Amino acid sequence: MRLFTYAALALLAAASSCSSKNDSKPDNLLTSNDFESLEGWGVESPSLTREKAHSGQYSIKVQKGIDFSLTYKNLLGKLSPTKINRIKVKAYVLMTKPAGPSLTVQLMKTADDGAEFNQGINLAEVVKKPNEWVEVEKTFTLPPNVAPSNQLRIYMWGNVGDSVVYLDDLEVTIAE
Ligand SMILES: [Ca+2]
Repeated sequence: MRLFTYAALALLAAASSCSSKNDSKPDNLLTSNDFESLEGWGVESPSLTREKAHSGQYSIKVQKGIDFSLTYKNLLGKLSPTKINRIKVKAYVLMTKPAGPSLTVQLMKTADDGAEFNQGINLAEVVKKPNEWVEVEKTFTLPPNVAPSNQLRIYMWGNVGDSVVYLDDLEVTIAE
């Protein structure tokens, strides 16, 4: 176990030392999206919207009739060559009225199989004021038996009533 950790750290150090410093993206970044470059690229989701944006023109939303936001799905093995123990999820959220959706982080056994891990950020607990972009952030400890074949899913869903809930500038990083 300890050997694995040291090997993983060495790999991480090697990976970060040769990564580009030309942009402001953190070295431990797994994925990020400002949703600006999706329209037209096969993404036909009513969740992708130009109604409100924290960056640029686009964000994603849930509302009555759009129960699930556009969803991030990727195998852990594609996200990182080394085992991921903890991830940090950060985003900006705006609600037009108080509502109780969740920014859900799920780990599926495979792309088609049941959830092994299901947690999230209860947005009503962190977004207290309507019509303001609020930064939300949470670190998730993944189960010890995570495998490269597990699929990570990140999306908004839940009871929004007559509110519209927007999300922009999602960032997922490896946490310490
Ligand atoms: Ca945006």
